[in-house]
Amino acid sequence: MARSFSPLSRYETGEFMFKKILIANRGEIALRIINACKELGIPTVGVYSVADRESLHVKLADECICIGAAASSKSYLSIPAIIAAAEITGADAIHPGYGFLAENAHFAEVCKACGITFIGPKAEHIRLMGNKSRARDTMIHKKVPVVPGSDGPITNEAELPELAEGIGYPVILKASSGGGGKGMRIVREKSELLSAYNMARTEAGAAFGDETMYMEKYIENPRHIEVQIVADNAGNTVHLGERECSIQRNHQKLIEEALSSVLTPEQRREMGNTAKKAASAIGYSSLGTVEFLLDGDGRYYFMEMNTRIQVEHTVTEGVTDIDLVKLQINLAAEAKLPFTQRDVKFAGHCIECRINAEDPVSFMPSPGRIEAFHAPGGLGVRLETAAYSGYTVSPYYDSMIGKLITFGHDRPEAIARMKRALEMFFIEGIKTNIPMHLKILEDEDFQAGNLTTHFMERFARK
Ligand code: MV4
Repeated sequence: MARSFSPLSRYETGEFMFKKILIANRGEIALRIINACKELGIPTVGVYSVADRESLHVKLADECICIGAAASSKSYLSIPAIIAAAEITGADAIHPGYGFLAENAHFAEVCKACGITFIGPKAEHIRLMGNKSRARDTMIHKKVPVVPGSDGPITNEAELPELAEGIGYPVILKASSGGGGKGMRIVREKSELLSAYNMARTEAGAAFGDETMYMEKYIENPRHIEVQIVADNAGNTVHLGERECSIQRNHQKLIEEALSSVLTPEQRREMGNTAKKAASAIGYSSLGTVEFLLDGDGRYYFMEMNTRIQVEHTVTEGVTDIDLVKLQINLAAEAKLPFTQRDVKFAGHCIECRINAEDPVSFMPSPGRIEAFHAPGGLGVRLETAAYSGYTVSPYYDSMIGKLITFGHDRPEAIARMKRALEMFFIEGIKTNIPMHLKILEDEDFQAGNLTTHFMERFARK
């Protein structure tokens, strides 16, 4: 969309800057980071598994090193392979992207011990926020609103009924080391409590090696709204507004928007200030996302904090005109925030559709060779992808092959642009969820902005 000149989009490097950045990731986010580095004038090192020899990040990085076998555990998750690649190439910083090692506190510590800057927050903050129960207790202590629930982890299963009675049914049992829905059980009555607890515990133990559980009041039909915060190491914290992320399936987001169409400017300011308080209370620096649940009565509660750049950062970039990856790199290089809260202005509306290589009916992954590929474009359209005609989508990694982002002066214009952009997006040879996105855009509730985390379940039944 048309914009007046913004100095924020022209983020320059600080006095101290990295000599070379290694990108410990693949796919569209690797390209996104390469783009930021090119604009900052910083050389890049790409790392790749044997399955990614033909990937675009290998061609676009200044140097490349193969770090192992196709399985992530033997390549993109291999700390020794990645540190060795940084040593060999002389990279003085590592950008982890999202997923893989992005929220691995041990990896951040190893980087530091090797004299390499981890482009992200301090290891202690990754670790704190990775423990959902400790994060919750910290937020209670700092007077950030949380859902009513247990004080710390559940220590004795005999206390379960009394705890649930006190909170009031329905309740939700959550794994301390969880996230993404694993090790979680909704309990609607006392008779289900003990078996739900034991099942969730077993699941959590197997998935995270930690059976610690805590309990919360279950919020029915909430919206998932998250606030982007940015913080430097001089104690300045600014929020960049919220993202509406309710449209998800099996805890995988499908569509995100900025800003949310339900928050008033006052609610935005309040939620933004709460997110800033959550971050500054622990001395956080770097980018971060504070996730909230918003209930039907307009009350909001802290859920968790993500300590990485997120997939959906693009919609915040769209409405603020701030390059979050360049900012993240500068913050890791100890730059001060180049703007204050008052400088942050929101303009227009931005929507992202995640394009997955999957069967639109069964939602099963659909890897394979892309025989033909035509990218949409035009005013107000941004495509983030590493796919191209002739590229083979690997079964080894996530099925997300791109993100289609549209801007408009308002939500209806962003939706109209998304519709026509999806219609001109041709991907042949594999199945994608483009038809599903087109159907969602036609949905009355979607168009009206009636979104909750249960949107997709209801949509499937329509
Ligand atoms: C909740 C909740 C309702 N009440 N907690 C899902 C994953 C994890 N981040 C926490 N989740 C939830 N926690 C209380 N007290 C509903 C969910 C939830 C959800 C949250 C955000 C986005 C999508 C979701 C889908 C189902 C359940």
